[in-house]
Amino acid sequence: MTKKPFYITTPIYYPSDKLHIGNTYSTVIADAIARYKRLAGYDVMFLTGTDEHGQKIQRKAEDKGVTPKEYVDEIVAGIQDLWKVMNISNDKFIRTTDDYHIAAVQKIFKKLYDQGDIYKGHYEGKYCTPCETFFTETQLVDGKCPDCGRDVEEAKEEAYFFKLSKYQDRLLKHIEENPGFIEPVSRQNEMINNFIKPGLEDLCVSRTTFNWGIPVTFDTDHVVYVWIDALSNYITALGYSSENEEMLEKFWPADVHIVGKDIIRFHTIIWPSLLMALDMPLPKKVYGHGWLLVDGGKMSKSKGNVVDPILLSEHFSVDAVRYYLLREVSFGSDGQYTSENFIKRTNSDLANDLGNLVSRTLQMIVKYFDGNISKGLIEDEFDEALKSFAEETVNNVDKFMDNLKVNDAVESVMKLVARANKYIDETAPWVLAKDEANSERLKGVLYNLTEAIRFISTLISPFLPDTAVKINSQFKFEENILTLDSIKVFGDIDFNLSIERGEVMFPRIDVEKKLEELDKIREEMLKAQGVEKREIIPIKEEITIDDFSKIDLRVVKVLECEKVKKADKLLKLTVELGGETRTIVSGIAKHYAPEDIIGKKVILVANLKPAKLRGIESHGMILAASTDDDSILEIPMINKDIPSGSQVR
Ligand code: ME8
Repeated sequence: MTKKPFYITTPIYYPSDKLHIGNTYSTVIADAIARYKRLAGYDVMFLTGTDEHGQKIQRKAEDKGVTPKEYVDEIVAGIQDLWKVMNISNDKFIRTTDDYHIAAVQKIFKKLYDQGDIYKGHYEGKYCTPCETFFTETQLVDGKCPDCGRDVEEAKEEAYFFKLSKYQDRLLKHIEENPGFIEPVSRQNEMINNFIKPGLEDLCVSRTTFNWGIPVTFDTDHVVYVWIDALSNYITALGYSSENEEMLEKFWPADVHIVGKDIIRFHTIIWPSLLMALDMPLPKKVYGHGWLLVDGGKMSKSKGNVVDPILLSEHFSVDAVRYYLLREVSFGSDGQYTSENFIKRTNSDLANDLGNLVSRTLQMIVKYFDGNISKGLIEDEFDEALKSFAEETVNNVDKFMDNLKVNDAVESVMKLVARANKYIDETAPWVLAKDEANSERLKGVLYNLTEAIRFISTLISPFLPDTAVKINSQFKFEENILTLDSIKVFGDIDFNLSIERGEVMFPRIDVEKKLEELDKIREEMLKAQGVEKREIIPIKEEITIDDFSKIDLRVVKVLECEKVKKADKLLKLTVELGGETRTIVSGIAKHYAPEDIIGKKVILVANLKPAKLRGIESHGMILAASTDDDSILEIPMINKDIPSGSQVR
């Protein structure tokens, strides 16, 4: 019988050398689904990869003094290693710098141009010259470049456009007629109401301001817009427009694209429109998952709250990390990472519940039957209850996985673990062991426990593959009794096993000690990334709003500025405060030349008692931020049109 194909993808990742536990979620969840489908007998194609073009990469490579390709090669190797560590079972890894991908994207672009879906026009927007980047009005921060904070100017450049607007009605119809196309439903409504119904504009799909991208074959000043390049990976990986399209025929359309909620728009608006233009069927489902947040916010290096999955795996186990991710982020919503919670889950669910069930069962089989287990006397309601619970669990897990409710599926398996532990208490094997006459019954109880563990190990294998392998090797379960088909009926197999006790799977953790260790890990990591944890000067005693309102902060404009003779740290400033002028002496000469601040608006503590410095009376103090040793100092400046004399509150 030929197996049914199942095609699942993750987003292709931007090359980043600091993927954190949250980033890995898209891939871990896709891996769990891919493994489950294999277990269920599908012919699975699981794709992941890297999205390597674009201006940011080009710039980073320039900063490092290497070519963009050299730059990405090193990072991509690190990402591939990370997926190995995390036990990701992808069947293919695509890089957008692979030749076959580049050739296919070029063909896609040309085809769309030839058929009139891509046309040449002008891109108009706000341009930041130093950054060589166009921004839309909404991307600007206070009217300035969001990257460098400098002024932007109106600019216009030649560019190619994709007729996204042409596909608006078809797209809307498709989404409305296929309720499972975008999941969860909340995201579907967001796409329809916030983006599609207000009207889609044609999309600018080429750039000329940098060259680290796929060149447009018929106009080589242009490179293809990164999202067109990136999204195409889902079909180029299957050989689209190559000599051999067998894989494409077999696996396209994709069964599901797993993506984070931040990129669902690209996958449910641009991608389907592009596919319609290519006359290709649309993916069956785009699933936008929630995020794993740390301390309530998105993880980011700058916040110093990154949690490194490799370090966590080394200190705990890969399965502990996978378990946490799969369990903590529920269908479509966000999850929270805290070290305390991570340790708690590892301890209670894995070490206590699952670890104990396995080790107690093994221990009893060794102690009472020399490690041999076969069917004994199965007779009472406890047996029946365990049997039906186990069989129901198989059905529940299947339903949850069909609906991509991975966290619910994991929870179901853990409920079976709890049920089996309860069965031990109900049947009290240690009491049975006291009387030789109960030997057959004792055997029956241990058989049932072994059977429950076989169910658990099979069901947990997509989520915790290492754990399943360890269980199976200790019980000597053969592969043929570890498929979904083989766990339809509980108690059907007459084991003749001779088991061995191996290592403890999840040793219990000393929470306090581990928390300290985790703190250390975090420090090491930040240090490795050049973010040192440092002692800051303690925050001063609390004040009330009334106390604060005594300090009168004002915007002042610097009219004149000169060095103070024989004082290499001091500048003398003449500032204007609502029509009046004042003299201020400020210790900023090492960091600012007079011409740097003349004409600028700064913040003054206006009601500070005057003080004499080098014989000059200073009427107030200018605010500045600095490092503790004063080696770096910056004066906050007011760039908007706020007149001098205005209050700062
Ligand atoms: O977006 N929790 O790549 P990427 C959960 N190259 N998921 C998270 C997360 C978090 N804290 N942080 C990031 C890109 N992610 C594009 C994709 S596809 C044609 C191109 C997820 O490296 C994020 O939502 O920025 C995305 O699904 C994945 O990590 C890769 O993000």
